[in-house]
Amino acid sequence: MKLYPHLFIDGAWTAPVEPRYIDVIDPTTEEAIASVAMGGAADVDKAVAAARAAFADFSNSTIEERIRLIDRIISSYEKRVDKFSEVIAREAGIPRASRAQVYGPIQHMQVARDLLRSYRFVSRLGHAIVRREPIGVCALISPWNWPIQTKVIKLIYGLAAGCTMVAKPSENSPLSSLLLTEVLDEAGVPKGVFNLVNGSGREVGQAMSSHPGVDMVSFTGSTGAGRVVGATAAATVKRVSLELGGKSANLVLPDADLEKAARWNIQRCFFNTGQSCHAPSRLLVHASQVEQILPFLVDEASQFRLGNPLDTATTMGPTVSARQFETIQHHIQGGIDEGARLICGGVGRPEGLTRGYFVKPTVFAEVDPKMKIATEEIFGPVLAVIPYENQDHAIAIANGSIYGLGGYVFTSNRAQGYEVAKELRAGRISFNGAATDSLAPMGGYKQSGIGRSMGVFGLEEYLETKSVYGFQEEAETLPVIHG
Ligand code: TXE
Repeated sequence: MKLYPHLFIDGAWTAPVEPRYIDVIDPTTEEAIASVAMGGAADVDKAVAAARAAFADFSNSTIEERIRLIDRIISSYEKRVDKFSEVIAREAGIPRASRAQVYGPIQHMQVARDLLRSYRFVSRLGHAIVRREPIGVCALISPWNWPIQTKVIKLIYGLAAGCTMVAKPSENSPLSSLLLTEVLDEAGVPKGVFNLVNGSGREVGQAMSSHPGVDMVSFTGSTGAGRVVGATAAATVKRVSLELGGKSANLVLPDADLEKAARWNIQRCFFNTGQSCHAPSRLLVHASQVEQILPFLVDEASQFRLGNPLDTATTMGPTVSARQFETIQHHIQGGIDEGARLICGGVGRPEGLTRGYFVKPTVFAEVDPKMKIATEEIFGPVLAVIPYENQDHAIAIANGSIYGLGGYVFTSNRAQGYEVAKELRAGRISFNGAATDSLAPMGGYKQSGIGRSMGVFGLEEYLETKSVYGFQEEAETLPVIHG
């Protein structure tokens, strides 16, 4: 079993002040594959000090320098795509077949780099010069379900803005972040600009969110932990960017292509073993069409090949941990107990798999919107089919959630589809399964979060805004914001 004894602070691989180790468990074999040193509050202090010291120079780096830096990071990352894919298969059970997990980050880095070429950091409003300046030292806290992508989006927009940072991955998936740190080191990220402190949420995550030397926290994880991070950060009035849970609804209107909607929904919901915050985990179908749509759902759910994520034929791996496995089992049993109709799947491991945190792809029909399987984020391959009476009823069900991350609508009527998209209280809506764009903002309404990531909206999360007066002549030479 490999030992990883270091954090990365001030440009150097460094042992924690008080080293403690945790085992990284491979969710396919349930065996430990690595032992990783965890830091504590004293390490966060050191990392924040390094990031503060580096901020003076890095915040004044030129746009050209940052573009070249991102280019070098991309090249260094590309050399390791196979390694990334193997590491996240082993630490998080994500199938190697899932190209989005390893190639998606490259696209996000390219978008951030290209944005730097056109973004106006200095402009004019009235007779003021308006400057957008890097916010400072950022704490980046990320989860295990998209271990590299979530981390890359945070750090690349932070670097593009000219910020310095301290990052903490999830305890479940520290290995991919150690590899990513190697990439950044090789690419020549200046000393102190990026620091990695592995550790628990309760200790390291809290030390980061409360630290007076940190100006902003960007957090992706559960709504529960997000509330704690927000409350902690409030004491020092930090900016907080939160990307939290979801319970997204897919509204299938009666004139939709039912088979297409059903198959798409299963793929999108069960992809990544259902561990995606935008998963359409509530399928809203007109009451008269429920029986018609169910066979398509069952057939599509049966197409997944469950098994070892290192095997490229595998399309569904295990869930990440014993804890997640237990939570999902609890939800499935809860659905049965509450009287929902189990259409496929159920409790227990899938047939033929005797170990690993594998879950049966599960579909429930006759789900009441008040049942827990319809209100709580399950974060597993579990779909709730909810009948509705008319369009207003469907919109009311969709919006009747504490979450508001994603929304989906299927109809053959474009105008009607757009009207529904306007009514949904969620940050990202997709019509008839349209693909998303990494230039466009992503984030949540309601308890799904605060702020937006990706593209220009994502960049601006890492920028402060300053109005400068008395330079009218200079201001007049600048482009007007919103002009
Ligand atoms: O998340 P946590 P967990 C949801 C999903 C899942 C549930 C539990 O429903 O079933 O959360 O997963 C750090 N201060 N999502 O327990 O605890 C933690 O160390 C600072 C949705 O793994 O939120 C890790 O780095 N940091 C989500 C990160 O938060 C804290 C993705 C996520 O862990 C902290 C993941 C604290 N007090 C889970 N407590 C999404 N939006 O996609 C924890 N952390």
